[in-house]
Amino acid sequence: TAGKSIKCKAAVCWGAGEELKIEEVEVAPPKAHEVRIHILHTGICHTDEYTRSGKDPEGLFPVILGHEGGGIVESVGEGVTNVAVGDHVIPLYTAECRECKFCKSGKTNLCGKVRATQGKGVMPDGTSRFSINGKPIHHFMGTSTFSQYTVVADVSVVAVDKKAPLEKVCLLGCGITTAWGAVVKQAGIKGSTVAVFGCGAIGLGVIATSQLVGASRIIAVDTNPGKEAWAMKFGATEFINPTQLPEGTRIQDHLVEVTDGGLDFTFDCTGNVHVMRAALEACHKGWGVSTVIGVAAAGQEITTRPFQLVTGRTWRGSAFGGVKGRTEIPGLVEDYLNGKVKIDEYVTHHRKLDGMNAGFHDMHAGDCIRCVVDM
Ligand code: NAD
Ligand code: AHE
Ligand code: ZN
Repeated sequence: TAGKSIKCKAAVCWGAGEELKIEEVEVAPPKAHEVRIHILHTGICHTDEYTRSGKDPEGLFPVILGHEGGGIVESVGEGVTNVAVGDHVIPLYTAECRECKFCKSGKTNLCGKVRATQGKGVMPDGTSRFSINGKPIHHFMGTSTFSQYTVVADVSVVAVDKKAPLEKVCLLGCGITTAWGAVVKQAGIKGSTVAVFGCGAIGLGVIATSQLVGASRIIAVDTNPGKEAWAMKFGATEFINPTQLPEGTRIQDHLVEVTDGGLDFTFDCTGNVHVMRAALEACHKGWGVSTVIGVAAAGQEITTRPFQLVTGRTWRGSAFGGVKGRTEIPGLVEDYLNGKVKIDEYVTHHRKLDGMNAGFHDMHAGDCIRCVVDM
């Protein structure tokens, strides 16, 4: 099929707030430095729902969402050397070109090579590889894993060990890697106290990784009482439901009280700007560090009294956990195969491509950590 278009099924979102429709799409062959991938499995992340719902200021429609996939390289364009036909791969929404200012800085994973076109829903040459009856459909996050075949830039894909089941390691395409990186790349968590706000896949991953690196105390915070058992299973030492606190008690005041002045490290894994503030203000004076992982809706802003920062708290954030995908994901796959990093434990739901909308509903039901869709 190299050099030819492929017709396959994909879940297409035609407009903000609309349900996805399973459509036959035409997937053009990969151009130079592009890779066409047969996607076998994909997770559904809260960020897919965020863009579907219309809260993403960068959202474009019609679009093929999905950024947590696993598949097999079907064909490659001219000049591709990092992956080959038949390789098992994970698409990367955070590219790694190893040549741009960002990649060479040694300070960030935020590669600049394809980010501008990725944000416009097109390939680096400014056009889309997806169409329906000749009408172009946007790419999403440079990955579009809700299609049986997708095309990505070569800098946006990594090959992984064929021994690893793709229906599991697809989750390294976002959630688990994001959480893992946010913790392991933050110096000083060993022996320290941590509070994690939000116990979805991201929060649970932060809890599990905090335990892995040796945090002394891990307080999980979630408004859903059903998350207590999950948090404890993943390594939390205690669980607090902010809605159960005495009338008028703010979660940050309660946490400062029960930790003798506040936490060494906190993480927002909710995307709620009020929670982000609480997480910052729950940090210990003089040294507490709060990391924003959650993605907030268009127009939302964070606030706190500057005095919180003047008195030594640090507010930071991370995307994809600060992980450089091509360099680091193969090692994470090995950690999974060696039992060092959990993945299976996050998978609570399975769906087929035609059940994609049901997968989105699973996410809202509150008892779903990750739904893996078989394409
Ligand atoms: P999720 O919906 O599965 O989990 C969110 C959790 O937060 C739920 O358990 C919910 O009950 C809890 N929650 C909601 N309101 C709360 C409140 N006021 N206080 C405490 N807990 C509350 O979502 P997820 O897939 O785990 O993703 C979490 C966030 O991380 C989302 O905003 C997502 O878009 C974002 N995300 C960011 C990155 C990144 O690279 N920065 C990567 C992946 C996901
Ligand atoms: N498009 C949104 C922001 C979305 C966002 O923050 N995306 C994260 C990944 S979330 C994965 O589930 C990210 O990596 N951002 C870095 C980047 O370059 O997009 C908006 O507000 O415009
Ligand atoms: Zn995601």
